[in-house]
Amino acid sequence: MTYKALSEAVIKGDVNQAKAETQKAADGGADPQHVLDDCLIAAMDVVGEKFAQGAMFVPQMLRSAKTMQACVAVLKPHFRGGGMTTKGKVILGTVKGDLHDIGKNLVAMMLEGAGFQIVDLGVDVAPEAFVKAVHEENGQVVGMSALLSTTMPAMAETVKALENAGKRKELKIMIGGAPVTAEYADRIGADSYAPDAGTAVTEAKKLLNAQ
Ligand code: B1M
Repeated sequence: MTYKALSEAVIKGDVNQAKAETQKAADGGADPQHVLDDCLIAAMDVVGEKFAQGAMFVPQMLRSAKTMQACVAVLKPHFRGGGMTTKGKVILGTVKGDLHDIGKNLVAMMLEGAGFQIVDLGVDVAPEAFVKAVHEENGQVVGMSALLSTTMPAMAETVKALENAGKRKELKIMIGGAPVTAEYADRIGADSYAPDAGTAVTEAKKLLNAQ
């Protein structure tokens, strides 16, 4: 198995080959974090660059995204910590107007693997839907993901909506996604920013004083 073959299969959107290469890597004892970071996420960066240069279009980007998700499903069991205790409940979603969910799904997977309970609201989640979930689910953390600079303001709207619903003080809010920064998190009154799924776990533990 070559990691190059896996990256190339993701870039091409060849789901069968990519899944087979991921399985080979996992069966061969490869570090799943390495496969994720250096093959799958790296391949999506290439896809993004090609898209920005006009060398790739939305349907191809979508095929690569589906391929990546299929590979993540193959890797998922290899990340499991297997613990049964819950460190806390995280309500997670991609904000209103935004359909990107690969990063959000990875954050969910890593948090789950670290022992958090996840309520995944999916994509295009309106501020009111976050508020409703907080009322119904009794979660301790709200996690928001945004991949478009145009949808980042929906994070600020959601923080406001949670304040207006009287829920802000009892919650911790974490945000992330490629265009999001720590400075933006401060500006909108979020408690935490994580640049990647691994850091999201560290941050969630810090927010809830969990080990
Ligand atoms: Co879109 N897209 N896309 N896209 N897409 C980007 C984001 C873009 C940077 C591409 C580019 O131009 N170079 C660009 C955004 C520019 C900007 O605003 N800054 C872009 C655009 C313009 C668009 C459309 C507008 C294109 C169009 O229609 N003309 C459109 C918008 C649709 C919409 O959302 N309304 C669009 C559509 C799509 C697809 C549907 C085709 C597909 C998404 C499919 C899916 O997600 N199911 C897609 C894809 C695949 C991408 C790229 C290529 C890859 C995104 C990705 O999955 N990366 C992307 C280019 C890029 O990012 N390199 C691009 C891998 C993923 C693991 O990383 O999501 O960053 P990421 O997640 C990381 C961290 O950010 C962090 O942890 C994750 C793992 O380490 N993280 C968190 C994420 N959320 C977090 C939450 C946390 C903590 C950490 O706490 C809660």
